[in-house]
Amino acid sequence: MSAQNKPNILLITSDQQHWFTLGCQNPEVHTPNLDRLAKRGTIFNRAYCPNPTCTPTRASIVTGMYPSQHGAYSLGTKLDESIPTLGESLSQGGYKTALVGKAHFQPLIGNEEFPSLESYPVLRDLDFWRDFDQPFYGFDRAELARNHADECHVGQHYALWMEEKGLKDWQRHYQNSWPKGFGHENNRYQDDRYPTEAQEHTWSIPEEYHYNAWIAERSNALMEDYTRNGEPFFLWSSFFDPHPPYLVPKPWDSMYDPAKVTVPKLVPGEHDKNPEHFRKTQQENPDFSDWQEPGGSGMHGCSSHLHTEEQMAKDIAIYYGMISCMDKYIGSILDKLEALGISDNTLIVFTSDHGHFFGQHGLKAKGPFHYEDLVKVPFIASWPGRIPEGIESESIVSLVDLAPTFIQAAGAKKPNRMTGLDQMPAWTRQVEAVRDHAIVENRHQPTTIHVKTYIDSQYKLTLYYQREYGELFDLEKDPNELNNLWDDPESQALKATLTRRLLDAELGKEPLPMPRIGPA
Ligand SMILES: [Ca+2]
Repeated sequence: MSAQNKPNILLITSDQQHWFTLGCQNPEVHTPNLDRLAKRGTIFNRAYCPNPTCTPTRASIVTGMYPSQHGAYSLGTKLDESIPTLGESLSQGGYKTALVGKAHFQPLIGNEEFPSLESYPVLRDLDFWRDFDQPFYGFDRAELARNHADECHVGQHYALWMEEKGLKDWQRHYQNSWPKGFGHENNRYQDDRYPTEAQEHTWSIPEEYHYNAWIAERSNALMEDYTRNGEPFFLWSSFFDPHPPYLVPKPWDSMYDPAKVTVPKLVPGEHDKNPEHFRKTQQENPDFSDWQEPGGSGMHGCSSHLHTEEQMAKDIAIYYGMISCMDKYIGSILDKLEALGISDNTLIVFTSDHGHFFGQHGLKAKGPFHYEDLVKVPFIASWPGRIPEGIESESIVSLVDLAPTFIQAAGAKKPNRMTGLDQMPAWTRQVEAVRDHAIVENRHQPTTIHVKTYIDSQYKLTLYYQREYGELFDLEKDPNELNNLWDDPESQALKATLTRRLLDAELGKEPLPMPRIGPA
C-alpha cells in the first residue's frame, strides 16, 4: 500500500456512554453530529466491551487482547509497556500515531516496581508535561489528561493548554483536595482559594476551556499537520464524557428538562432469581465484606444503588447534556476532516469504552452486573466506499477487534499475540459476521470480583469464579434481562451447552505468540 492509498484512521471514543444514547436511535437525546456520522456509516447494535471499566478495556483497544491476556485486568493496574500495541504496528506501517485525551493505561498511584505517568504528583508537574516527548504505548504523540469534570486529577497537557489559552486560574474550576488514600493529603498544590467540594450539575468552567474544546482543537491541529505533510495517521480522540460526575457547563446544563426525560426503573422482584449481590444494591447499607479480600482495593458498584427518581432525572438531564456537548466537538473534528479533503480516505470509528446504568435494574453507574446497559456500547464505523452507509447491523463486534481491524485496514503487520478479530469483512458486508459471540471479563481482586460473560446472538451466560450462582438470560425472549434462567429446571441443558460454548470461546481466544515454523 503506498502512503497515498493508506487510509487515515480516526478513533473517537466517549467514556461510559450507554449504547442507547444516539439521537438517531433515541429521540430524547440530541447528537446531530454522531447522527451525521451514522448516516455515512453503519451502526453496530451488538458491540461489546471486553470489560466494563476503563483501564482493562482501554488496554484491550490498544493491544487487541483481552484483559486476562494483556494483564491490566482492573482499575488500579498498569498496562505492561512490553506488550505489542496497535500504534507500534501502525508506526512500522508508515503511520503517524497520536492520542489526545484520556488514556488511563496506568494507575493514579504508582510505586517503584510499577511507576505511573498518570499518577500523583507527576500529573500536576506541568513542566514535565511541557517537555514530554516520548512514545506512549505505541502513540508517537500523546497529549493527556486524567480528570472527569471537576476531579482534582486535572493536569498534564490539558492544564498546560488552559494556561496557554489564558485561563491562568484554571484551578478554581476543579476540586483542590486530593482524594483520601492517594497519599498526598498535604500536597503543595492545595490552595485555600480553590474549591474543596465537588460541584453539582452546573460546572463553573466556561465551555471554551472545557476538555471537549481542547480535544477537538488538538485533534484538528494534528490532522492538519499530518495532512500537510502527506502522512497517513492514526488518531485516537479520546473524550472523557459522559462519565460521572454529572457536570457540564452552561448552556448544556439546562438543555434537557429533568421532568421530560425517561427514568429507567427497577422492576419489582426482578432480582429475586439473581445472585445475592444484585439484591444487596437495593439495601441502605449493604454488607459486601464477604467479597473484600485482605489488601484488596475498592470494588466498583459494590455499594447501595438506592436513589430517588427525582435525583436520577436530574442526573440524566446532565448526562444527556454531557453527550450533546461532546457531540458538538465531535462535529468540529468531522468538519475538519471534510475541510482537509480527507474524509473519503478516512476510516472512522466512534464508540465508548463501556456502558452505564442510570436507573436500569435499579442500578447506578457500573459494577459486576453484566446487563446489556453496561457491557454493550454505541458503535459507528464509517469508511466511504467500503462500509455501507446509513444502515444498522446486528453483527457482534468486540472492542478487542479494533486493533486487528485497523492494522489490517492499514496494510500493516499484526502482532501474533493479538487475539481480537479483523472485523472488516463484516463491516464491509462481505460476510454476515466474523464472530458468533463476545466475551466480557471483570476482575477486581484475585478471587472477587472475578466474572466472565459469554454472549451470543440469543443468549448470555455469566459465571463467577468459585461461586455456584450465575446468570443465564435469553436475550430474544427476555431482552430486558428480567428472568434469570440459571436455576430454572428446564434450562439446565441450555446452561450446559452455553458453558461448553464459553469454554470453547476461551480455548479459541488463547494467544499464539508465534506460528509453528517447523514440525518439531
Ligand atoms: Ca470508562
